[in-house]
Amino acid sequence: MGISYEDFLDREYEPLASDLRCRFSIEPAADMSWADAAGRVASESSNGTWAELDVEGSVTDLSATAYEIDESAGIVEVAYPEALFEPGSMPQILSCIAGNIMGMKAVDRIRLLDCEWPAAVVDAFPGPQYGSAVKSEILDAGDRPALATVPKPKVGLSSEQHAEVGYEAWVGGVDLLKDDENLTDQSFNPFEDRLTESLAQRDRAESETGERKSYLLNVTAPGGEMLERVDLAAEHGCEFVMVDVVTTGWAAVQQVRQRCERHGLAIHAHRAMHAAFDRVPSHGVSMRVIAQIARLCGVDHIHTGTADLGKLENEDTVGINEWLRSDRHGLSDVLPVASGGLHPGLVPELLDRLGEEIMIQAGGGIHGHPDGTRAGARALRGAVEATQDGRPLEAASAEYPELATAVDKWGTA
Ligand code: CAP
Ligand code: MG
Repeated sequence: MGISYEDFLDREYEPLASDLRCRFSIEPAADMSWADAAGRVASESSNGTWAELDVEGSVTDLSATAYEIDESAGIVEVAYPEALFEPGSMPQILSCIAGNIMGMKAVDRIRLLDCEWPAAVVDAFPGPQYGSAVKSEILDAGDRPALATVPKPKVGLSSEQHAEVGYEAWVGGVDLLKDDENLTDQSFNPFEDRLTESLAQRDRAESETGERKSYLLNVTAPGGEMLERVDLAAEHGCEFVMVDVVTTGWAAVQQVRQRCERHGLAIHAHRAMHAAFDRVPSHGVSMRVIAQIARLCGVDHIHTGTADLGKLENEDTVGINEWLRSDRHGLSDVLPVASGGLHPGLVPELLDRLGEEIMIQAGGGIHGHPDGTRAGARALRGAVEATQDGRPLEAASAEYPELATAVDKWGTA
């Protein structure tokens, strides 16, 4: 029997419950019909190639099928048989569904927009250990958003200075100190010194405030070094580690997830470089899919943007956050993190757009406060408390003078 590109197209096909279904937007190349382009997408992302092949037996059981073409919407849907995938290997899945097809000449543009993950695939992944439960199981955030800050300047502070900024922010009212993504283990701020000094300040802040405080320690590193950093974090009493999931890669995230389970550590996912995949709307891999991958691999929080209130371009923060909370074959949810250019004056609008089951992360919006980090943290906490009490920020200025100063400086949404 021969298989060629046309054999991967069947508009009558009804996907099985066990199929992984992927929704692509495509722009066929000038010399390609929609049917030709769709068949090529399904073929090259499963087991076909440009030449017609003679095959025997059950080889075609592993072929994907393009079953839906909507030319006016520019959409093609492809179903992949579950047996095509190695159970629990995110790199292998992505080498199929987001692999060579991204550079195929048959399409000028192709974007993986969304996936419908069947139980047959999901069951081999661990999912998050805690998800949004970190707010009550690890932190004291209860029914308010968890609050985090990242010291600025992002690199250059010594370990001692970094930990001191953490202390000021913790006593001012944030729950979490977070390392910035390009701070790992540099000579001016070595990993282990930062870890021990930050946790010492954390303990001090906890005993002064009577609140639980924690640290999102960036363990991102090459290979086995990252696992050693996870072990060190656990040994010294961290409850979380932070991993920059796109730059480090999904195999590494999966490895960290395994190691974190041993220690009961939660994972904070930063997403630097995601925009290389998702910023151009007609090409690449959507943030929605990146967030899905992260949830399957087992991160507890992930940055999903600010619903356009902040400094960075965002793709559908609301829809992505909904997906992260939705029931998916028993996976724990993921706590979405709003970050990037946030400040206290944006809080009412942010909570209105995203709800309260989020983490709010502010760097410049805390440390750039005219009266310093502690005042900035108070202002952020005040903005959240006032908003949850149903008071406009202006009406809360007597109770939270630092908030009034922040609003004077940066305004509101
Ligand atoms: C925020 C941040 C985060 C971005 C990442 C930064 O700082 O630390 O890395 O939020 O973007 O360096 O920009 P500011 P995203 O609070 O000072 O802006 O959350 O969209 O992934
Ligand atoms: Mg950052």
